[in-house]
Amino acid sequence: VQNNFVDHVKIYFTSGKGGAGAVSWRREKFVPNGGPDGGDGGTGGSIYLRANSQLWTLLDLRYRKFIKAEAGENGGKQRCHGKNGKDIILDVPLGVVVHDDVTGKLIGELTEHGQTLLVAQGGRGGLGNWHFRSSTNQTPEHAQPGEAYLEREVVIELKILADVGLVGFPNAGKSTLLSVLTAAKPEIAAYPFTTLVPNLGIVRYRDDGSFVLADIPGIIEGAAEGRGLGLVFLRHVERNAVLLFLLAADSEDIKKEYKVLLSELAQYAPELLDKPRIVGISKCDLADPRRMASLKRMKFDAPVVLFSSMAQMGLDDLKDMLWVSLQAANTKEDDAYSRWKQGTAADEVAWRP
Ligand SMILES: Nc1nc2c(ncn2[C@@H]2O[C@H](COP(=O)(O)OP(=O)(O)OP(=O)(O)O)[C@@H](O)[C@H]2O)c(=O)[nH]1
Ligand SMILES: [Mg+2]
Repeated sequence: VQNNFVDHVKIYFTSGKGGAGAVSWRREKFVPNGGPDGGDGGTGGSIYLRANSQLWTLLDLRYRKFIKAEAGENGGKQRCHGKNGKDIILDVPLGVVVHDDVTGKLIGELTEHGQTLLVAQGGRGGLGNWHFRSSTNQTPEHAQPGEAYLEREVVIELKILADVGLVGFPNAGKSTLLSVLTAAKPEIAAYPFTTLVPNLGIVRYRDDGSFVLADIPGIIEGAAEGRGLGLVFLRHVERNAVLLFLLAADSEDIKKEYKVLLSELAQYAPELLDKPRIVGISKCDLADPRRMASLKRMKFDAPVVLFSSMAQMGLDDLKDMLWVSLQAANTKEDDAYSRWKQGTAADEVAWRP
């Protein structure tokens, strides 16, 4: 079931060619030398992507390698306009980023429900010979051909729009935290790589606040070079306003773990380290008072909060901290949550169907 999460597809799009303009002559009773009456060709179909807040993966596009729009029909006699080719509109989730695979150029992003993006423009229809009549040429023998279709290989990527992203080694307790702060019910287990696809949940804060928390698969040393699952999912962290690093209280070397996480993120995309981050020491119920004391003395380059999902300890402090840094990070226009929430009635979103 987890394979149903698809966040990267490559598709070969071909728009419709424009229909040709017609060359034809009026033939009516009692009108001996009827003039030109060739109609225009129809416009070829274009291909658009459209953001739909009810979708959560690119699964629907996974097996569609080639997508082709209809050509416009040729123009006809009696100035008859050729039928336009039908446009194709493909629904995709919010947070989709689209690149031309050959040039690497950004085609656009879709962040709001209903927003559309043109990926392949259909060809214009040619003008019929009727347009070319003039005082010096009453019998134009030519019409325009239709404009050519466009071919384009396009990469469509999904980058989750969540306010806070959880970053941590496998088993750090990321999914457990999501399960206690939100209504989401991710899989939790005592072995690494339990989470294979991202999970989202909405954290309620005080009476009227809320933010989206994203649990992504664990990151290990070498993730940026493709070890584990990390690399595939690091792209989802790019859109988070705040990163919450989880380090387990019972880990052998907390500082080293933190360094590894930072360096994997930096290798993937150095800008990730410019995002506000918070260090969360998880599983503090496992630490005895001496260990707690030493954890409290540890210095990090970011605010630290000690908590335990299991013992429900420190969770309010954690939420306060996240809230404060989100307020600082989010300008009104760039509020990932409001973009994400648009048109979404469901409270929680499961990535797994
Ligand atoms: N004692 C204790 N155990 C915890 C706590 N939080 C999580 N665990 C346990 O740690 C193990 C891993 O928890 P997960 O939430 O699945 O860890 P994860 O970070 O999502 O792991 P991956 O999905 O593999 O990356 C599970 O056995 C949890 O029960 C905690 O606060 N205290
Ligand atoms: Mg997990």
